[in-house]
Amino acid sequence: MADDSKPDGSTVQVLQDVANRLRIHSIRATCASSSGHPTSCCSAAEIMAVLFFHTMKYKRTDPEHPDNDRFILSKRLSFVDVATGSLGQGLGAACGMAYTGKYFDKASYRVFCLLGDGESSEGSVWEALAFASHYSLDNLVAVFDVNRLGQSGVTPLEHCTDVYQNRCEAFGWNTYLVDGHDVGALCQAFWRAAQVKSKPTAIVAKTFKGRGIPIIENAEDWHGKPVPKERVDAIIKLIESQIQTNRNLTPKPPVEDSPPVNVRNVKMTCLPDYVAGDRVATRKACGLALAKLGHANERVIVLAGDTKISTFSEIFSEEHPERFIECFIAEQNMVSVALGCATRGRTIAFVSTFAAFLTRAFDQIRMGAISQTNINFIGSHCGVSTGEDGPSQMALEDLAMFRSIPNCTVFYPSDAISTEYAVYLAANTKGMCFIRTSQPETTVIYTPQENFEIGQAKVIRQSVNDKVTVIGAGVTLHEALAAADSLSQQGISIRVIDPFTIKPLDAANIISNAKATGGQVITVEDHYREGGIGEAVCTAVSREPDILVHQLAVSEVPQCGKPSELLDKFGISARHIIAAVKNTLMN
Ligand SMILES: Cc1ncc(C[n+]2csc(CCOP(=O)(O)OP(=O)(O)O)c2C)c(N)n1
Repeated sequence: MADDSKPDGSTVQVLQDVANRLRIHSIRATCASSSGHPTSCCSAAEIMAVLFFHTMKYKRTDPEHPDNDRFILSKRLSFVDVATGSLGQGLGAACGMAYTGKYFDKASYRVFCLLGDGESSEGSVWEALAFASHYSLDNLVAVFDVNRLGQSGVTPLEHCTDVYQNRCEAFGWNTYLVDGHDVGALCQAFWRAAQVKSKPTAIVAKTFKGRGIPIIENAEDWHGKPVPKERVDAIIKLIESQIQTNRNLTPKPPVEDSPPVNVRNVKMTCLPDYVAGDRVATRKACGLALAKLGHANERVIVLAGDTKISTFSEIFSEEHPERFIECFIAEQNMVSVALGCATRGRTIAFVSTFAAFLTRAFDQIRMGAISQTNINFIGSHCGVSTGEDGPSQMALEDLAMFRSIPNCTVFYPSDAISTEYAVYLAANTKGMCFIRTSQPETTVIYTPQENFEIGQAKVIRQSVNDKVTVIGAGVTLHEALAAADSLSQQGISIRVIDPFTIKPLDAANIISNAKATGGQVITVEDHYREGGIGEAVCTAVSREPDILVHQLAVSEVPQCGKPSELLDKFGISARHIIAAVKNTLMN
């Protein structure tokens, strides 16, 4: 291997000149647009010059080439693979890329992540540090740009680079302390990182914010501010005076050794293996479906947060151990890792945990939408039907959260067969998907041949005499069916609809059925009222003055108990549906 650790003197000068040109570009660009972060760019100028013109291997003409080294600018801005800017998320995504490179692609490309010292106050950075060393990601390098300053003042550790070093080492990283403005030292550190086996490398780079800009360098109150226009020419002249060459450096080409992959059009190889009347929890059907999907496509991966036994993703982990990523109890990092794994179409990623715990990764999920990722979420133990485990485990806000994400498909299957179809549809759907599953067993109501489509509701009970349309999903669909049975014995027939996807919602189908039942609709859901099925239905029928929607939903903080007791206590059981139907008919 060529000894890149010590570039010759002229290369060092060229890299220094590149860094200074980057400074000039950042000053000019931010000045022209009257916005941007020239001081943050200036602290990292040498790091960027060395990475892009000395260390990284890539095809300049093809930035998304699978064999290129990856770069994640976690400090700010959107870069090629994942959107950053909400600080603290870049290293998790870099972990996902490095994990994919090492274990799925088994390829030579390396992953570089540049972090700010301010952003390293985020706990998610430390979740990622723990993940990377646990999985021996020796193809990953994190560079901490320790420029002492954040946005509104100094960072908590200021220039105590030894503290960063100790912390990184304590998290199991091979760590180097360098002068972040010394291109020779940076070249050497990156070269040494490439020689290290089984540990990720952290480069703690001591830098100065606004480096090279007189008065502004290392001064507070210059974050995110362009240089004053009247000073620009003089500053650029000064930086230019330090440039000694006009040579360009060509990046090294990547080693082209990542395998071709196909993540599209995953087919169901055989029909679901359930018969009507079987009792299966949708969370279990989901685990079984994931394992089956894993046989249909070898790029299907599952990430879990120490919940595989409860969510049944354990079945996938047993059948496909090499494609199961245990992320431990670090949900924010789990979502970022999935994002990294799914970039450049390298994997079909499913994140599986209790739906309640996905809420703590909402920012990562929100950023996933900005990155236009295709990752899929499976959230189990939704609602009060979670039962004895208690309120801390019950997701009652998850529909609101996922519904609010643009282009996110929200599945809420009600039996094992529709759950299996949801998993296959999610694998083949562009954009993020969320599949909401339940803890208790429910009866299989569909045949294996039933055709499920996104945005297509199923009318599962109907007659010409129906007086009300009831819409339920998951456990509440079964409560609606029980209510329908009981009411029919009293001579009252109701229509029952399974929406299958809450987003998109089959508005046309709901409206036509509502009109056929005198405009009366009752929604019943194991979710808080805000942002759930009832509100989705209200929005869908908002231009229909003759349709009236009555919402049954959980409206207070729940307690522990038996699932059936809690459904009743919180007003969403068959008994409450019957009362609501009768009440509707009386008015
Ligand atoms: C999660 C989050 N919190 C707050 C902000 C607002 N913000 C933008 S830049 C910044 C300071 C960043 O400092 P540092 O990480 O040291 O990077 P530098 O710009 O100094 O290189 C802050 C607080 C943000 N973008 N994301």
